[in-house]
Amino acid sequence: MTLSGFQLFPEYLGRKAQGSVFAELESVIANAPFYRPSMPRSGTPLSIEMTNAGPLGWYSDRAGYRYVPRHPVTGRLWPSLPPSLVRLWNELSGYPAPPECCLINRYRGPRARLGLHQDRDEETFDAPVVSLSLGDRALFRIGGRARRDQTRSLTLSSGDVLVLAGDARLCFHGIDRIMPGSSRLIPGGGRINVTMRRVTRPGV
Ligand code: MD3
Ligand code: FE
Repeated sequence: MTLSGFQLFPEYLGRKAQGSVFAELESVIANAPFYRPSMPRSGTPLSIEMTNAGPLGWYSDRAGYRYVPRHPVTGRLWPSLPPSLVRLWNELSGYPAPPECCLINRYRGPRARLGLHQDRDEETFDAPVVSLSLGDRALFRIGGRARRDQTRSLTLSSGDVLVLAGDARLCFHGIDRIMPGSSRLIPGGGRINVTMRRVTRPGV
């Protein structure tokens, strides 16, 4: 299986740095509360909740997957990207423009999961995806560019950062389950994943 472009940085952020990112995320969430997206066509609610920061937010409902400039419930623009996350992007992406979407996924309870999918709603795939895990550990699965390709599983822990570039950018991936009670970072438990993406080609 092809995993060129896949980089895992275990505990890239230490406990203190995780705490400062989490504090910045709390103010994003205070302005842009979590909502529960639903599946295209069926309208089945996802088992995870989401919100966004940055100029564009990823959203899904019966009408399909898309990027939108405003929160679907409040109608406000998404909050700006927390500085600590912009720093993370600049350190690891090697990309000369800032991320446009910072999707924040919240996993709570033993049934929260994210089925195998590709991230392909963007206009361009030349920028890497940078993702940070916070809170409870998760069983992550990644395969190849075809759904039928063999997959492998690994555990993502709080502070771990993944960078997906090149071939890995279009690999199928998902979260099979979280391990409740495995971290004390988030009050009340659970897991938060932050994924930063470029949606459009940088202007000239
Ligand atoms: C591999 N999030 O938001 S993070 C997503 O933990 C998403 O919430 C998961 O998949 C989560 O789309 C997985 C790791 C990740 C993120 C993006 C990827 C892996 C990826 C894009 C391409 C390949
Ligand atoms: Fe994804």
